[in-house]
Amino acid sequence: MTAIEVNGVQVYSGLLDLEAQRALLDEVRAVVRAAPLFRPVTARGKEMSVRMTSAGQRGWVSDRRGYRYEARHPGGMDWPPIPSRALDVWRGVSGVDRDPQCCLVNFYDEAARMGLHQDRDEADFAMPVVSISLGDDALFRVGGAERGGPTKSVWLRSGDVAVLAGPARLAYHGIDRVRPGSSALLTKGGRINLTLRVVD
Ligand code: MD6
Ligand code: FE
Repeated sequence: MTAIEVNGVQVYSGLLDLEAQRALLDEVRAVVRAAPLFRPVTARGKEMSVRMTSAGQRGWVSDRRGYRYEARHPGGMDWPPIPSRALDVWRGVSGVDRDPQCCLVNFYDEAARMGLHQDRDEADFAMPVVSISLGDDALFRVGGAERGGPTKSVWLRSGDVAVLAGPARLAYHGIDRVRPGSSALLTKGGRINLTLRVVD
């Protein structure tokens, strides 16, 4: 499978076919049943528009105390196991021999966005971040490792996989908007993004 490259980020277009997307979605639904989506609040007290949960040994949380990885969901339960089909994707494209410790689940309704940010809460930037898109198309913006530099955008579609590795591991990136109704995968519409990371 060949990737297209956007400011150093590798995008594998259509890596998961519809059947694989449905099977992964079933696993994600089980994660969300065990560890419900919540709406994180930034350290400044602003609610994020994306709803989140996690799977794996670590989950990403943000609240008035700031953001960090935690061993438990804010509700007190353990994070459920990482979906096996997400692990398969990681093993196929990450290029590293460690498995991820966190699978962050982001849910976007039609109004949700994600501002430009770096993923830098992990200990080892030699470990990539692998992202899987399910559901509605999303406009993904990628810049360089410095804030304020030039950016390029690409539409991520259901079944696409993006890898932030090497020089692009610390690239600024975000989601400008989703295109409602562009995918029939989720019964009620919206977009799910899974990001897999080694944390410690
Ligand atoms: C998203 N993605 O696609 C947001 N982070 O909804 C990310 O923030 C992201 O796609 C790290 C690596 C790949 C990503
Ligand atoms: Fe990110």
